[in-house]
Amino acid sequence: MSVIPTALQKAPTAHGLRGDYEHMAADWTVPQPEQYAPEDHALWRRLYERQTALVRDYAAPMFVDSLRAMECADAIPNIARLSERLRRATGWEVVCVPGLVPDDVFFAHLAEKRFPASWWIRTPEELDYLVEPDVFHDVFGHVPLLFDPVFADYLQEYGKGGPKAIAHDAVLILARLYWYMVEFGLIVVDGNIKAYGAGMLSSFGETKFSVDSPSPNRIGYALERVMRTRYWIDRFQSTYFVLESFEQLMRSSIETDFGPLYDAIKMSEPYAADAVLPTDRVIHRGEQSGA
Ligand code: HBI
Ligand code: FE
Repeated sequence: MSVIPTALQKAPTAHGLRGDYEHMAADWTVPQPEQYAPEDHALWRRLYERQTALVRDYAAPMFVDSLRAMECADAIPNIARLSERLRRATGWEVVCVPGLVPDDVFFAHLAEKRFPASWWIRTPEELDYLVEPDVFHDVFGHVPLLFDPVFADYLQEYGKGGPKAIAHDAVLILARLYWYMVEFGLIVVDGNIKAYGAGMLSSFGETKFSVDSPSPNRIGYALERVMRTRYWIDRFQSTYFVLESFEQLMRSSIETDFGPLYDAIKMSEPYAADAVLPTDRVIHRGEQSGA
């Protein structure tokens, strides 16, 4: 069943990640613990409450509706039960992993319509920012969009494209697409810009910043433009790319021959994170004044 190459079915040894990578299946999945400490559920509730209030105003309506349908306001959800609902909606599942997994493993899961989610929750000290994805980022941030049939298909398509990026030594280029369009994407809904990316929607500060602040650029989505643009991993983005629809994202991916594009992009310097180009469809030119 697994499409993960045998050579990669090994746990990393020296890494600075907090998850337990010793006791996992060949596909890097682990069971979700049957119980969490009351403090863990309390932290989930605190994050959930803080974030739903924001999401109502700034997120795409489909995100808000799916989140509500997930009924997970009160506790860290049971992933198997959530998965069952998701499977009925779009055929996707959520599986637990110890944390970050290697690119090829990540791509293989997506290609088979499995979203890898960390099962553990951050510490209270990390309320606003953490480096590795935790269950709040993965479930609150990513899972609602997987109830959207077009976005769900797109994410599978993204995963299927992984091996070609690996073969062209271009994972960093493909990862920019994930970063800007899955983690930090904006979309126009009824003439208004809304957030749908998991990165901003699981972040207290960046949800509003991405939609409202005069600081960042907001530029119409173009696939090659995105794949050529550097991003920040440790601060709010300088540029957000704006979709007309998830169909637009899907279409761009289907119509593109990624092999030659990777080879071309690799030949030149990427654009700066705050660049504005003459060819851009500029929706808002950012002041770049910061958060
Ligand atoms: N692993 N658990 C997890 N979550 C991610 O979002 C993730 C990952 N491994 C690799 C990865 N993302 C990205 O580098 C790829 O999209 C390129
Ligand atoms: Fe994420």
